[in-house]
Amino acid sequence: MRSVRTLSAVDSHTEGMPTRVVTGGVPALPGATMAERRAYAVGHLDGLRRFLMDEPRGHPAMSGALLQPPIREDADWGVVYIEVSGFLPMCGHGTVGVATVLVETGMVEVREPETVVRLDTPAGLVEARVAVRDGAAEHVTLRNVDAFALDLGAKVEVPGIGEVTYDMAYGGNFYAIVELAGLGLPFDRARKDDILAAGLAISRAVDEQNMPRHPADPLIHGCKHVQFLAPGSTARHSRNAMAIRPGWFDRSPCGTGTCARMAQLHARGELPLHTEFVNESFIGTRFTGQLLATTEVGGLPAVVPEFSGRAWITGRADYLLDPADPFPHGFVL
Ligand code: PYC
Repeated sequence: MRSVRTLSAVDSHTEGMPTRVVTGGVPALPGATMAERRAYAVGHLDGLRRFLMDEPRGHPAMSGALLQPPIREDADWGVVYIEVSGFLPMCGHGTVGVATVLVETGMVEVREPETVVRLDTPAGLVEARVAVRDGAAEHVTLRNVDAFALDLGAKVEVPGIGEVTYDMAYGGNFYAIVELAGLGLPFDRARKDDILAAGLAISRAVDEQNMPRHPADPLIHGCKHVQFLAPGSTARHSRNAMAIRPGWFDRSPCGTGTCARMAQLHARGELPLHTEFVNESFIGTRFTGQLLATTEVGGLPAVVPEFSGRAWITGRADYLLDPADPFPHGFVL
């Protein structure tokens, strides 16, 4: 067995969505903050990201996290999120996966019934409270970065569709939140190709016509995620199809998307603080969330969100690169 690169990982899934947690083989990246490490990774580690996420080691809806020593003194670990879509500022399902892996592999000091793991992410510090019984991580409650609504009732002209009305909200990534019924499409996995095509067209049009920018962090901008709301979705229980560039659906309810949705509902006066909100994925799995407090981000009204979900470890592997492999950076079909 020959290899010129070896990366160790613990694979997991969070409510159906994979997180490949890279535990070995990636050194501490240069940068004075985790946001700078992410920027370094964008410039220098895209081949490594594709090696781990794209085929043949990954697949078109693959997601993961590079564990890093933290930079902030109040954090236990640092994380750089990787995905088929690129390097995210924050990933909710991925963080639930990371916290589960850290606990179940003993990479943090484990306490029962609850282990608190503080993670230094490119979007800021997040805190995962892991419910642990007999060494097993049963569920994770994540206090996420501050979330806010950027634009309510915005309009975008989408080629092939026409004018689409959306709300733009941030929960660690930007989300265009759109009523699916307004496009004449059913919330039906049999129509997933049509829903995905619409989502990709909307996200591209939003970025061309009204690109969202984080008011306090110039490194965070752009909208790769369209959160289509199923008919009957309410401010207490929503179902979503989360279409993501370059062309896949989140299998989980989407953690940062759940936080963005709660911020949008709060901005619309529909979700008070300390009120349970259930978000359901395209495959029927659930996150439960609530808003803990109001705050402000770059002069905008914002909220402090948390959500809970579960993850399970699915495997452990060393990913190798044979020097004769014709696809050293993987491939996309
Ligand atoms: O859970 O935040 C999330 C997420 C982002 C992209 C896919 N999942």
